[in-house]
Amino acid sequence: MASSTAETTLPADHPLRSGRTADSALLNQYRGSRDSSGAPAAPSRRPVWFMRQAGRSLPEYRRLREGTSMLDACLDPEMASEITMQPVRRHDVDAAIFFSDIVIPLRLAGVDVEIVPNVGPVLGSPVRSRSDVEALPELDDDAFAPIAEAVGRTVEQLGSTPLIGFAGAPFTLAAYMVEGRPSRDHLGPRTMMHAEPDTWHALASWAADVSGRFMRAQLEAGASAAQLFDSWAGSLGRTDYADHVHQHSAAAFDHVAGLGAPLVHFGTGTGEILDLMRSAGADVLGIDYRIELSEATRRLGPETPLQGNIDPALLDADPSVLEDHVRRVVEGGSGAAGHVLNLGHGVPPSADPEVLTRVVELIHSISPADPTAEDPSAES
Ligand code: 1CP
Repeated sequence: MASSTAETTLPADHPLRSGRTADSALLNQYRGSRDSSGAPAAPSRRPVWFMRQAGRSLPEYRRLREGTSMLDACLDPEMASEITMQPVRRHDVDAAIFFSDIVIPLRLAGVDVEIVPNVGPVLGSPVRSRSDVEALPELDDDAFAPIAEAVGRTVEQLGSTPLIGFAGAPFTLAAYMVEGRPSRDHLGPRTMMHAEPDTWHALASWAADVSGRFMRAQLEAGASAAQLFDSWAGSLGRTDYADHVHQHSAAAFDHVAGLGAPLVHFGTGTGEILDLMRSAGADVLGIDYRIELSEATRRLGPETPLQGNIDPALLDADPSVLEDHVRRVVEGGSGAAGHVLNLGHGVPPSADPEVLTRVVELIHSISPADPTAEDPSAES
């Protein structure tokens, strides 16, 4: 059924088509819920979720994962589904993000890749030459079966709470493939795009294809939105992004365009390329903690819904410092057509889950009309 062209529509019982998630607070903000006067409409409930909300900060995750490797956990539909549900139950967040990893499509294609604890993705053989790229395996659509099964199980439990699917953007995925492991400056792929542009484009096209199809598999199986993570695109200059990367991220988004599911594009350190990231095919821009949301709106215009950008470092600060910061983020997002609260990058593994739960409560309690107003339920 799944194909790599974007002409099929979602099945009739899909949560977006059956209406189960269509009216959720998350999708309303992702779609930009302006009122008739053109001003952004005040949301009935401010939606919030956290990047990396599932995972190492949760004791129930650490217990369940014991003895199972990260990628095996991702490919066990029952386990992946349960891990996806854990933070929704615990924190009352407004969306689930599918528990998986950006390198899952590589593993499904047969590339030798592992997630090494406390390191991250490591490849058996890095992809550095034209012949390495040509030797990359084809990814069969049938390989997505465990993903579809896990997504199906998850959306059944989620009811009206939307599931967000995701994938790695071609640059971020290719960065791991060229370096063979996490790196700080991503010199390998940045050299390749200039020294061997044909090899770079072949590699980035392969990455765009597998990531685009990974997102599509999740959407077809029941996810209501998708996020493309270009976590490391901030290491690129604007010209490099425009000339060597943008078209590949656009190709990844092409796989999921026209399905009616909002598409989010997120990167870190990407303040200088937000407009290019939007024009790659995104409906919503995820903003990291380095720029103010009001500044992002100045750069993108008020019609672009935003997601972000609580600084993860402040999760460890004094509660009143954190609360002031969260209120400022809420206010900063008020000039955009829509705003979904999130962190400015992932939940740190050391984060106290109770602090995250309190942040969700605070966000849900802030008056939709006036983000600076005191929480009425906390008067004492
Ligand atoms: O043993 C473990 O628990 C491994 C830690 C871990 C987890 C929980 C990894 C290894 N991946 C994941 C899950 C994961 N990865 C999710 C789950 C859903 C959720 O948000 O709750 C998501 C969305 C990702 C996406 C991902 N993987 C990104 C993009 C998001 C981001 O944080 O920037 C990236 C860059 C990766 C690569 C990766 N996988 C794992 C690690 C530790 C890393 C980063 C390595 C590095 O620093 O370069």
